Amino acid sequence: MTRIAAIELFLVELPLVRPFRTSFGETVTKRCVLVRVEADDAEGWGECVADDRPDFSGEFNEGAWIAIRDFLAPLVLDAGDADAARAELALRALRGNRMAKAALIDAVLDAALRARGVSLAGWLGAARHRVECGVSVGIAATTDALLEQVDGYLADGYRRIKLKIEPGTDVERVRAVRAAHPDILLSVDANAAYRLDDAEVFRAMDDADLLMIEQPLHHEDFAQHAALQGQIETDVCLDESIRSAADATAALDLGACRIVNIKQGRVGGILEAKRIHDHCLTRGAPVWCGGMLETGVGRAQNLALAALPGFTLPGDTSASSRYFPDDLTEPFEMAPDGTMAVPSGAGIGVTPRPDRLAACTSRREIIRRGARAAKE
Ligand code: OSB
Ligand code: MG
Repeated sequence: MTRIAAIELFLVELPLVRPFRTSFGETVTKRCVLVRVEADDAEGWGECVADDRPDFSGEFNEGAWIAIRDFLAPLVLDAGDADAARAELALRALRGNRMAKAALIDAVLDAALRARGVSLAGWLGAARHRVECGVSVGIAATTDALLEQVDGYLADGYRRIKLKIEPGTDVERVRAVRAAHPDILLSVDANAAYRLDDAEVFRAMDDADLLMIEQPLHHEDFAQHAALQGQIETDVCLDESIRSAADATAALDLGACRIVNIKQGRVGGILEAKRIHDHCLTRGAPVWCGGMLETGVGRAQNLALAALPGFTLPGDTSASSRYFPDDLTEPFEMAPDGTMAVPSGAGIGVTPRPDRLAACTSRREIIRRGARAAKE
């Protein structure tokens, strides 16, 4: 078993091709923490999906940096071996911080698989070499601007359009997009912007033939999601509410959703994401792979996961060009048929390009066993 020698953190920032607006805020520049695990005979990469502000979840970049440097990385270094299951177990000693933990666990797994020359997709049990891509469309300034963006993405080949919605413009915009494109796979994502009292809004969407309504209500409320699901035809899907396999089980048991958005970076890494997938597959609940505007590192991890058999709906696994003028890794490209290749190289199959990483990095720090973090 290969040993972990050091863990290196990078704070990176990349401009987006266009600002991405949701009901909770707007991202103009992508900023995140990357983790590089240095093992005896391989390196491994992970990406923390937290953003600058604790809005989508309670985690945020500066907090994740400190959590990893001062608490999480020392536990992984003490565990010693480049063994993701062992790292995950060691990290159970500490609560929460799932996005920070995911970056570490995924990086350890990547190092272990690279050392053995095994691809992440192969190791997970991928059922396919290409996955179907959808795109998540941010809240636009006007309905016309939205229609134009949707046209562009459909021309690119995307197989499912997801509209971010917020109170006030929701039903009008959903109807406008549906009227323009009667046959596309269409869904909406509210990012918890509504209350159960707003059920009328979602009943009004029932005739738009949506694939699903993602995270309509408060992220901590399964009971109200179950009540809403009882009042509408369209399937409810949960995203931010699902932090673990236990959450997914509870949500399905309670009827709080019928579909699960799996984001490995949100649930504490690929191992937990696989458990959610396995559970949902057993009970026949469809899952799909969400995204957090990841760089090529997180994208590679998501694509490997999305290749599993239970991922039966197109994911938010869009091409690099949909996010960044210049990604950190070689760009992920979507074929005109709306599919993308799952990386087949060892581990996640990609690494940040050194020159691009250097240009995007605003802070770096190396953590070694026993030593207090040494600033570079
Ligand atoms: O709720 O799915 C979400 C991006 C950032 C935070 C939350 C979400 C999203 C997206 C974009 O919808 C998904 C992607 O293309 O990566
Ligand atoms: Mg979502």
